[in-house]
Amino acid sequence: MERDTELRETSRAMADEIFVAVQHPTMNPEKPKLPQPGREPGRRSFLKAFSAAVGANIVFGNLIPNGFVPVVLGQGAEPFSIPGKPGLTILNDRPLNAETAAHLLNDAITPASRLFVRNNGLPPSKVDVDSWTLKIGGESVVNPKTYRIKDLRTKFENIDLALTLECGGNGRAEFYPPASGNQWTIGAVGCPIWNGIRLKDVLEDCGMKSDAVYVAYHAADQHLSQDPSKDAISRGVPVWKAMEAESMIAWGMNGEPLPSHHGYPLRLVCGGWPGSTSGKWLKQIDIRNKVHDGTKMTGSSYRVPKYSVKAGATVPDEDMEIIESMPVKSLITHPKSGVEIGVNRTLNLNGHAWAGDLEVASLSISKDFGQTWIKADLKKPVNRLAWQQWSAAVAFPKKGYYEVWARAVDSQGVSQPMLIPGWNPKGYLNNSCHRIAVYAV
Ligand SMILES: Nc1nc2c(c(=O)[nH]1)N[C@H]1C(S)=C(S)[C@@H](COP(=O)(O)O)O[C@H]1N2
Ligand SMILES: [Mo]
Repeated sequence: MERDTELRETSRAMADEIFVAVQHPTMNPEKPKLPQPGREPGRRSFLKAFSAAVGANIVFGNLIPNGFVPVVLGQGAEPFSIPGKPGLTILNDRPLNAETAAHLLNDAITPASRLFVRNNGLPPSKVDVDSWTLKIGGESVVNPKTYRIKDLRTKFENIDLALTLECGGNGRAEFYPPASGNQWTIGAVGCPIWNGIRLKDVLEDCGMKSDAVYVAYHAADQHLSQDPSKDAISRGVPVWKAMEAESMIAWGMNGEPLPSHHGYPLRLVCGGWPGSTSGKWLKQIDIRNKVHDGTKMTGSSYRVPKYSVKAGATVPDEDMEIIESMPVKSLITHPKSGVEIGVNRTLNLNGHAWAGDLEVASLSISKDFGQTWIKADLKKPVNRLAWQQWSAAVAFPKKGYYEVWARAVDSQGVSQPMLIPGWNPKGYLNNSCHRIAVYAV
């Protein structure tokens, strides 16, 4: 059944207004005609407006938590295409940044064509794989060495691991006041199979002094200013994370050479940590005797306040701490939001869940705005730090609009929040639950 586009557009415009009124009651004082939270006519008129806007009766509408707007209203137009990445949504073209819609992330192993791209600078334009070298240095290396890719391939055990890569800023678009940076919604995440070697084996081959604390990277991409003395980005991880069996130096993705967007010919992959620790176009690794102080390690970059702060607060740099493991999170990758299903027919749902350094212990689904939950079937990861697949089946009792929500809990009992988590100046770590719209017809 085709829904009337015009109606949808009007609905969206209306929804935007409602959204502004609900989420930010003080932001739009010149629009008094909209219902205001906490004031008559109140809830009932919200529901009416929401039902009109979604184009159906919201069956569990009395259960919508205060401040929630039906998820279907926030959904924009179809993403447009970039070469080699059909369907990805471009957020910025210099530097190139593109994310993937949830329903395009349905594969257990993310194909290269569907992996988000996050560039801080300008990728190297000419790469010669045969002459490419990786240098290991830093204050705390015993024997500095330089390897060609051929040496790495032959000298160290080759491994293949599925590792979840998620940008620290994934979900940023939902923070209010908005944080500057790419307005990622939910698609800056993926889990390809990486082909390469253990970072640990290379570090051990060079030897680490006892004062080593951090392992940092330098890369071949250019700073946006094209000033050769500046790195586009140069981050790292503590020695303990670098020495884990899953921290990799990779030359391949899903059995193919790394695509140029993803760091050809060599990159780091630190699964479960902010994607920014997984340096692309890798040229140098430094074993540091202090916390690395490269580009985007300091200030507020990839850092969050040490304590919770009011939305919009100014936080002094010394009160910010480096993000390490990413929080528990999940996606509903099938069906696509907005799906129609017959009343009482079974709708099969599936998706992924991941939890930084931890495993996901359970995933639950709600179709009534969080009042009741059912446990989904959740698989073990194919290897440590790979996302996990879940599936569930639900039916809808009456005609109308529903939402399906998915909520994962990690192995330490920590759950995804329903609402957006603590505001932070750069808009990192939004792991609130993914919601899709379902119409029972
Ligand atoms: N050299 C280099 N490495 C980099 C980046 C970059 O801009 N330059 N971006 C980082 C960030 S912020 C993320 S989220 C991941 C994204 O990896 P992808 O583009 O392969 O998905 O790469 C990281 N490694
Ligand atoms: Mo990132």
